Amino acid sequence: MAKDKNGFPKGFLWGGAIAANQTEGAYLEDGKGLTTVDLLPTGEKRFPIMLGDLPSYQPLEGEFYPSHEAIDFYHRYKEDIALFAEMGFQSLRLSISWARIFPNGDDAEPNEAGLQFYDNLFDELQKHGIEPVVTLAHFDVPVHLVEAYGSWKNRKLIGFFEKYAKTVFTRYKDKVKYWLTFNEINMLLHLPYVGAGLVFKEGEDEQQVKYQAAHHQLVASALAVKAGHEIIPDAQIGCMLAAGMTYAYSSNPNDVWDAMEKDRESFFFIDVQSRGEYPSYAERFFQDNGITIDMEEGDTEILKNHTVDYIGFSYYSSRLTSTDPKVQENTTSGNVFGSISNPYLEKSEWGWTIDPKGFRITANQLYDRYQKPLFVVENGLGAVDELDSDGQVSDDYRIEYLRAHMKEMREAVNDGVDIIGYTSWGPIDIVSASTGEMKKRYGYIYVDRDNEGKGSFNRRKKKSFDWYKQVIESNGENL
Ligand code: BGP
Repeated sequence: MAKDKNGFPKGFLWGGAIAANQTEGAYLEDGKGLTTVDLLPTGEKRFPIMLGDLPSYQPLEGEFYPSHEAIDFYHRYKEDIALFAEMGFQSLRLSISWARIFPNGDDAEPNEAGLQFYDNLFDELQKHGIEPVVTLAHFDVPVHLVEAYGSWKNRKLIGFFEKYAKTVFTRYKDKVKYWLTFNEINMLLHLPYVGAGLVFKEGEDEQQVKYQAAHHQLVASALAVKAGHEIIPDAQIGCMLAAGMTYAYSSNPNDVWDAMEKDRESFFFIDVQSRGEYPSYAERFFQDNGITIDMEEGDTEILKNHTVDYIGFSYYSSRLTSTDPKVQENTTSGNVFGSISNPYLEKSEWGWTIDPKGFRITANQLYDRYQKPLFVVENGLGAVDELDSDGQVSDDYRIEYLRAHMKEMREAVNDGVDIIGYTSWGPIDIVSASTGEMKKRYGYIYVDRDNEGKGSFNRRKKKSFDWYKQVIESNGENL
């Protein structure tokens, strides 16, 4: 592919990434059904639920649920898209809320008002020349599917998801070319409620349940790829991995092996989605852990014949592992991958390791493994932003984080890695997925809204807004 002198290919898709549940709000408007995220409050109850301990299928009195209003993108998307356009966005990654289209997930007919909303949204993007990159499932499952079927534990979800995917492919076939199936599909192992709507019963073998649910998602993903290719001839359909290389803490071969196994835990999903079959190491892993995957005839063929066109991934941090119990005590907070602290690297206010070089390593690793185009669909710094006396946000720390990562991405491109685009996470402040907070901000645009749901929802540009604008304008030359 032709490259500019700075190393980024011509036509590289610069932009930002958001998700329905963290942005839209309007959680029951125009016929939308309740989703799993709508039952995730802020505060202490949030984490146990994310792990699969759900107290109720209805929101509880006295709890604050940030997804219910989020940042009101549902009503303000025109204003927000105009700001993205002003920064020069060439792409916007967003997700469709399954429950806007099929409120219960198993409805006979789709909800026209929900379909219309995304029609309007895509038209608005088209007006500004912004290419949509659409995730089918970003951490939200219609609650009815959890209550009535046990969510992805149940094979029936494959059919419901396939119907949903076909419905949106057919409706938006002239408006959307880039798709992603499941956001951070490996998150299912770490936050099973978030990744797959899993709620565990007393005494249930959680690992068995997770891998069976994973199989269902993998088949559903392949069937979505199949349908997408049939319905939209030039469609590009990708998978999406929460990526980040695992380093060994020491040169002790035990540490090195442990790091390899940790990476395989994540690669497992993409090996199936991209290579089209269960990796050779899976058999032993299943045996050692007493896991049996219930497959139906035809599953292996579906997986084999409908692999993804590109590899989407998020990158925030690298990970570090050790087999030494003493070293293990030093686990970083706020990290669902159970990484230990890296003595060479700084951390964000939420304990996430900051490792720009790890971004280059990860991109190289993924490209070596899959030899398919990569799309960086999430990267960014969650930080507390303070307004100064003029009401401005001087977020130099964010610029610094992004600049360092983009430089390493450019190195990766020059290493020969085929990267087709970069959408930074949360170009406008949105609700944090892990904590539900508003004060963990990623945006170039500030939103007046706090952790308790107070604020005017007004938008204002931060210092990073103009910086990102000139990054895009120069195709990454002026970082
Ligand atoms: C990824 C998710 C996003 C997102 C991001 C940042 O795991 O795909 O939805 O929110 O991480 O995480 P957080 O919002 O917890 O800071």
